[in-house]
Amino acid sequence: MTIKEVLVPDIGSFKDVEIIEILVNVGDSIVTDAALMTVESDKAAMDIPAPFGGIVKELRIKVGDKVSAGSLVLMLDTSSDTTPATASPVVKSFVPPAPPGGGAGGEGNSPVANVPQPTHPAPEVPAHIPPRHQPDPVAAHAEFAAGKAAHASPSVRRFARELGIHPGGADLSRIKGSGPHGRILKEDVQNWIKAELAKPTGEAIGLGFPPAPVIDFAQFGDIETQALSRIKKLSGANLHRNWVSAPHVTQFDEADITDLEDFRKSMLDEAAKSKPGGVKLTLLAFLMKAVVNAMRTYPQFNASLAADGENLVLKKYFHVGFACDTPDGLVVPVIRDVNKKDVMDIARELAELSELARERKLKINAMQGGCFTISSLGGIGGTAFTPIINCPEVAILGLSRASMQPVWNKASKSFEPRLMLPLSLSYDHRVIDGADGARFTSHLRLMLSDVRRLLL
Ligand code: CAO
Repeated sequence: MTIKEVLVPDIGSFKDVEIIEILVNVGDSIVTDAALMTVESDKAAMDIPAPFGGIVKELRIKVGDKVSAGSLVLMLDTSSDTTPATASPVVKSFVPPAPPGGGAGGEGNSPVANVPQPTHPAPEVPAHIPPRHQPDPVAAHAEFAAGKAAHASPSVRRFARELGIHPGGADLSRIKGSGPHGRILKEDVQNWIKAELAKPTGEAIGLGFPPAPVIDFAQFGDIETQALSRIKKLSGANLHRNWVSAPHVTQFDEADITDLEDFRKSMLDEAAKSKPGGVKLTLLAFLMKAVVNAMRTYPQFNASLAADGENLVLKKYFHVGFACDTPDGLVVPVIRDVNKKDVMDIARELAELSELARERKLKINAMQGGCFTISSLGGIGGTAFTPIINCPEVAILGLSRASMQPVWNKASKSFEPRLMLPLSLSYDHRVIDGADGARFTSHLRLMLSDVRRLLL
């Protein structure tokens, strides 16, 4: 057995960068150039590739660690390295190919010319050994043109999928990679989306908008320019796409939560003393249960349009996301299997995930797989709003501030003070009919007006 240390290679100006994802496990058999982990600085994220192949014996890093060039990543048993000769550890393999004429991966064509690339210390290669593992630039270019499989790590493919780009499909292969061997980096995906959205004629979505005027605001008074946070830029691109691609209808309604709030308040002390560590029993936790109950009754709300546009994919699981306001912008953590959890567990998870989100420690997989989203602005204010669907989900529920209202009681022929919660349900009209939108909020009203129903 030959055990070798795998160190972080020279990563340009990146120092003390955070590991945001580890892409291999102990026991994995990897080949040269396989992505080992993704690191991220304030400016960019990049995958760290394996300098040689073998079997992972020990991981010496974990998500959240900070690394620099030379940091120990893992121990690799290289005795079983099955990497074909073309991918031998001739470390030149990390140097991006420089195709003549600006083909795929060429610097001139790179969407992010200033993003530092992972480079290896250039080895002394004897003159008689030809540089290996250098893809033919013409072939690489042809691959893009033909829309064949694009060269991207799993994490980048997952990231692209979150943004609605179908990995392996024509979209991903339209992106030019600026990484080693033309590999598509996360920044390439971001820049591609940005460029598509910025197309002045609305070409990306075929709307034929006239170009937005470029205005120098300084001519009207003092201004200050602030860079958008990374989350704002990403969520902005997503929100824009979702807003224009899904025909939204918003159904407004009100639920009488007087009894629910009485019950919740009566349980606050007990919840605060519950093990482990107590929990704040929030209204949102009850709303999660009510939404799942309504999704069971109206399964088209727990669905996504298939990529072919011909089918509806109905989900049998109930993962519900919630919009969480953080100093850097909006994120949507997802609570899994809400149908299998009780309100206390959901409240606990809501608190944990919100805290992680605000501390920027939320893992990517904690924001994936959602079936439906709730956006609660009730703690802040407002009477109603039109939330944007978190595609490929087909509906989102907005909650505004509950207020005491005089409600007509037919039986006693009098107005009664009742605590009314405003509901704003946006849905994708391609999937959900108006009548079903109204049925869904009516169902929610029923569930919320009598908390015992949530047990059924
Ligand atoms: N009506 C009246 N009061 C409400 C309420 C409602 N619908 N919802 C919550 N409140 C009150 C709570 O009772 C609580 O009051 P106390 O502090 O007196 O107990 C306070 O508001 C805070 O509520 P909470 O702790 O239950 O938190 P929350 O569930 O309201 O919010 C979270 C959690 C993560 C959803 C929230 O922090 C958040 O980020 N909201 C913003 C979401 C957002 O930005 N959506 C917009 C997306 S579209 O751009």
